[in-house]
Amino acid sequence: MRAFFDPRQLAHAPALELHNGAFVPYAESPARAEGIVAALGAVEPAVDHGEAPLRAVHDEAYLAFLWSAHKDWRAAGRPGDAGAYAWPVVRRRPLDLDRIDARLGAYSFDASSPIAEGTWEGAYWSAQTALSALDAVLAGDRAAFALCRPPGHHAGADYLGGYCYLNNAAIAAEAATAAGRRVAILDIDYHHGNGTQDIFYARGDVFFASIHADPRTDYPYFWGHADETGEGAGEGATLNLPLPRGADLENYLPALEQALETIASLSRDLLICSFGADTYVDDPISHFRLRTQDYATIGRRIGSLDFDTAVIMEGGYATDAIGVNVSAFIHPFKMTLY
Ligand code: SP5
Ligand code: ZN
Repeated sequence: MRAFFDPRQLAHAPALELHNGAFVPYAESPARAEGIVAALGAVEPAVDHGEAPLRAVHDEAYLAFLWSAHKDWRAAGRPGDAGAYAWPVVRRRPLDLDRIDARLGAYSFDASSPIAEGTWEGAYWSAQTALSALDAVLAGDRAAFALCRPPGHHAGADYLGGYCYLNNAAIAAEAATAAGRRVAILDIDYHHGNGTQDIFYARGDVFFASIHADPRTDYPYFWGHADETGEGAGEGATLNLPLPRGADLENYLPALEQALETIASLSRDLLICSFGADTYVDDPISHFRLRTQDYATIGRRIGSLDFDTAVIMEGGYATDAIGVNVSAFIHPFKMTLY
């Protein structure tokens, strides 16, 4: 099974994030990717597909903002990483504001995703890594792994958040759809993939299922509730399966079976799996109780769908264990899908 990672993704390295009113080291660190690379052994760099597949998902103005935001922050005389602190929630309306502080708020939904000097470069190559893994699948491999970092599933068409800037899974899903494939996305990060859901919410052609911590207790709070099922042409093409904090494999498997049965019942032939290892028992910011061997069980169940599959890396913050957890998850795809 081919695995893709581009070293240019490491250019994204914010220093700090705001947590409980204090600045702490950024959880979505380059060391995460280095831990996975060390466990995988060989990885291939990304092939550059250019900006067109990014524009197929993200708004032009948002991409322009993301490309220049850190330079604009510096030009305004500001130190460190650029970060939003004011949001247009009250009587929001389209305003064309020049000030970087205002545009940071207009293009984000939280304060936990700073824009550092190398953020555009890292996010760009993270998306290219997803597209490169998709290429392997479109060329006939039954499965491929994209070590995307920064992750993507919280980012929408015109906003960042949750350590995510470009939605790697959505970019791959859109590219696969354009190539004539019928795509289902299964998101098994601890957190709801609100950006991916939002991008496809009114579309019936890309099915989105997510198993995640109940947003009544966990980030991102406002999306991922069970009654969100899609709208318009997308009604019924979104499936949210929230689980309570503390869920272990026994609690997890029935939701996984429900998601897989639903996906198997649709006429789909390509799976994009947004995989987060933040469901791990020792994850420092999350509250499920999956163990390393459980990832092999989950990978085997997903592999039993026997779909062509691109696995896209999302979260996972237990840096010491992330390599073995990713390896355990993707091992069954190597074994059963060739
Ligand atoms: C892709 C992904 O898993 N994003 C998760 C975003 C969660 N952000 C909200 C939680 C912020 C907690 N910060 C804790 C830092 C402790 N070092
Ligand atoms: Zn997560």
